[in-house]
Amino acid sequence: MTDAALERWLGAKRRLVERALRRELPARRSQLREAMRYSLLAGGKRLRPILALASGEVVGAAPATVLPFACALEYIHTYSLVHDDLPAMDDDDLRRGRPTSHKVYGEGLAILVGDALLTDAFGLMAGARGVPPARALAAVAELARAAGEAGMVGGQALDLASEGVRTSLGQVRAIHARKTGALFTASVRVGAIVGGARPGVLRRLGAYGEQLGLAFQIVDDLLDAVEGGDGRRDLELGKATYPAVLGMERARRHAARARDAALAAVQPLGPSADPLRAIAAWIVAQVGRGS
Ligand code: GRG
Repeated sequence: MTDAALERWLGAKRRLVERALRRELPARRSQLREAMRYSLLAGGKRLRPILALASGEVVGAAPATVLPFACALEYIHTYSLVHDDLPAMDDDDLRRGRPTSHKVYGEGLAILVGDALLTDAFGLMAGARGVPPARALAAVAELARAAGEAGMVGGQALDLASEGVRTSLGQVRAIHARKTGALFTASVRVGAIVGGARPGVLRRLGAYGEQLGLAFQIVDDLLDAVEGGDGRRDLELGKATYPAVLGMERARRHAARARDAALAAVQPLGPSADPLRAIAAWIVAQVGRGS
């Protein structure tokens, strides 16, 4: 798949996700609803829902059946960003190019925005139509595990505890596998679960998601270190990052290795996995382009 073909494919999927998010969360005269829409509809790459749609395609799932789960992934991701930006966590003023939720609406409402998005994500999945109940339930369990203590929230707790503490490569890996990797893996697996993937295919897609999550995190750290974005903040907080423990050059090699492992995992899956392959290559190419 060429870069231009991937851009077109991503654009089409992004439009599908944007339309579904707006349909799920129409404007209403309520400050909470306005604040939820402010963060949810603020742009963003929509990578996690797109990954769910892409893996759904591999197993022949109709996009409409995957969409509620894809939207739930973006709800949960957005909640994590809103809470992560709070003064008690990373204390950030900008997100997706705009003032953060608590800067605009105050801390109390920003906490509630996260609470509502997380809760409504599960409502969305529970209301999904056209998916056999056993598959829907398995997808819900998958996302709960990835977002909760065993996954993202647990990773965030480890990350908080690591501030200002010397961390080994193993510890950095463990933090990020839960904090960002778990939701990536779940994104890919959920699309496949909804589509009724056979266990072997699900395992391959899960392995792809894990390696992609790892590559994504290393690339994000590298870009921050180069561009002085969140990375400068991470440095101020003494956060555990890949360039901090590996140095830039080795971190780049680790990202490339994770991409290759992601590609190897989906190698036998045929042309329907081309978008997944192109996404893995594209994520790691960002470091080379410095953007
Ligand atoms: C507060 C429970 C809780 C969890 C927070 C994911 C997370 C855990 C915090 C986000 C902080 C952060 C910058 C993590 C690195 C991963 C990352 C770059 C997330 C942003 O994801 P993108 O690039 O963002 O997909 P967009 O805006 O495109 O959706």
